[in-house]
Amino acid sequence: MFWLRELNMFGWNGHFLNVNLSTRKFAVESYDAHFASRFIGGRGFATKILWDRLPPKMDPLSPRNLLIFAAGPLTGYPLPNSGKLVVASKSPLTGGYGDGNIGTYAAVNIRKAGYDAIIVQGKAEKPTILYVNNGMVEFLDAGDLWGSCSFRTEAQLRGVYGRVAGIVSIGQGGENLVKFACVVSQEGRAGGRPGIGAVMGSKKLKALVVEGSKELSAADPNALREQGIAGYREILAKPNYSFWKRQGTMSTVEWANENSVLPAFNYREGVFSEAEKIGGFAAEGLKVSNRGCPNCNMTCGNVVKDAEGCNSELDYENVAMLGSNIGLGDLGQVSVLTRVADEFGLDAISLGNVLGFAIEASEKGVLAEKLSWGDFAEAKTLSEDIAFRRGLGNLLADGVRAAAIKIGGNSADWAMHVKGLEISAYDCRTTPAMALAYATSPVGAHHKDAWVVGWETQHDRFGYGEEKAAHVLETQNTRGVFELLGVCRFPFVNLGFDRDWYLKYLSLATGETFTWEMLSSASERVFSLVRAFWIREYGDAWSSDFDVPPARWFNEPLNQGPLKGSRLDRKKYGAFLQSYYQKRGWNARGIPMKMTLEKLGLSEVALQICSD
Ligand code: PTT
Ligand code: SF4
Repeated sequence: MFWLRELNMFGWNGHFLNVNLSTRKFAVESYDAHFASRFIGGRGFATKILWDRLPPKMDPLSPRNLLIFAAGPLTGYPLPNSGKLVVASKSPLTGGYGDGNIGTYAAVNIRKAGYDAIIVQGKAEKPTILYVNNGMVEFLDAGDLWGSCSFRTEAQLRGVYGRVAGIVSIGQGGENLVKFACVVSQEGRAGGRPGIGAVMGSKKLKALVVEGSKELSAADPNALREQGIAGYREILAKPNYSFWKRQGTMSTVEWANENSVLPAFNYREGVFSEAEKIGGFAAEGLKVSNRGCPNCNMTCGNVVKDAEGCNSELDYENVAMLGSNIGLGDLGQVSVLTRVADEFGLDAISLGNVLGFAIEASEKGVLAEKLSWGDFAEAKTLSEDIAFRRGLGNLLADGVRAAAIKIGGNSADWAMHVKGLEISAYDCRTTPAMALAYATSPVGAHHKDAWVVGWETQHDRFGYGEEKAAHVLETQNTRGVFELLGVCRFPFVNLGFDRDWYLKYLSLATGETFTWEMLSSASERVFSLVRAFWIREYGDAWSSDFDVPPARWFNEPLNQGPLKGSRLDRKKYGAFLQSYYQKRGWNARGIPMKMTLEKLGLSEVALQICSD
């Protein structure tokens, strides 16, 4: 724990903007140094606000839910990759904590408008644009934009507010309360996998537009600017920089296939015979430009011409889920599906997941509809049906967990999710630590808090040893810091940009001295608070079963590839999970113990969830 001399001077703005869409009122709220030092920003602020202000067990799509746009203390400064924003809420998909991390000019503008977060509650009477310009807040009629896709919405708003205004919007998916609808910005940045777009839609909020013109204060602005330039230079000089610019995350397709972790045919397989056709080099063949988040010089968005002649932005996750996972090996067509996901504002990972699930259900005769692997036209039509909740699309719009409950049979065995959030694009039959990372992620099966699969393929790959559980935990704590600071983790993870740069930046911005131990301990505090949120929501129903990966990975071995025959071992996984809990200071049900919460400075939380 550290203490700030005074807040509202440097680094943090010290203010939240509270907006009530029902009453059309707003108020600026100040927070103190103690709050900032414990929760830092981004996910830390969002989690604490949700914990303090949200009544347990309320309907996530009701007006009482909070929609939070939270920046971090580094967001918006002229330093590498500082254009990130956490969008958070209680998730309609999982019923637990939900967030996403989106690169957007809205992140920068929120900070320059004088806030560190915008907290939206209530529900507008009719479709609304929330317009924030520094201290001014307006509730604008979105009538003619309601029903538009996110691209058209943003284009119209950009026509009015210009190129660098901060705009995040929803597409038809969010409007129609698809439970995995996300929020979209800049035609290719998307965030909030666990249905944050649906929460926005439930509030009849079509878009948030923010303009800010204040200079961000810093304890040592000149040194911060100089070190920012030095950081950009170092990124440019990284040996893998030029390959990263060529392919971004797309090179992962070939890597995942070679390592038998590329999801194919609804995770029946970890290899795909047409992987090269949808891989990084194939993407280079369709590529027209790079796109990215504000303040980034390693822009990773691969903009390609898709099979319909439109621009589409490709990332590994989207391509694996809408390509190999549905048996589609034509990258131009996969690109159409990823664009459609962005236009409708549907999370592409969950979309690929529910499509794969539906095709398998059809093949097995559990669904009456006839669907086939690799059928682009069918997949496109079904994506549209999901966005508009038509027919089978309506069933799939609630996510794979709910769909499996409705269609029955043994479909729950091949519904690929953890806690209701669909699995991201790594098959884990041969990587137990990555399975553990999915199972214990703060939002459900997301790879972002602990992408340990790359490390694991080189370290005791099939093992369930304690050191692997420790590695998952440490990675979660380290990656979690990026969720607090409001910067992208890719320079650190993908280019080897030293994480100490961020300590330097934080110290120059705030005038306080930071160590990684301090930040990591704040990250651990937030991680346990997120866990407490889940426990409070699920109450007595909570058990360690919530932290277990899908049954398919235990029951069905890989059928193809060099690791044919591999699968997870349920007994060993159980012991692995318990070892992880012990290291976290959680009990055998995965509930943080009183002494753990007290050590983390969360005694008030212990009172609500601990019985030990
Ligand atoms: C993120 C998840 C990811 S993670 C991907 S690809 W990835 C998918 N992208 C989607 C998309 O695109 N369109 C769409 N309709 N749905 C999508 N769903 C999927 O969403 C993203 C990058 C990426 S690309 C990653 S890993 C890193 N994630 C970071 C993170 O989580 N924190 C952090 N501090 N830095 C990060 N840097 C990288 O950001 P969610 P973005 Mg995204 C088109 O939000 O909910 O976390 O889901 O924000 O601006 O697009 O950047 O291989
Ligand atoms: Fe955004 Fe990619 Fe740059 Fe990260 S590396 S800030 S995700 S464009």
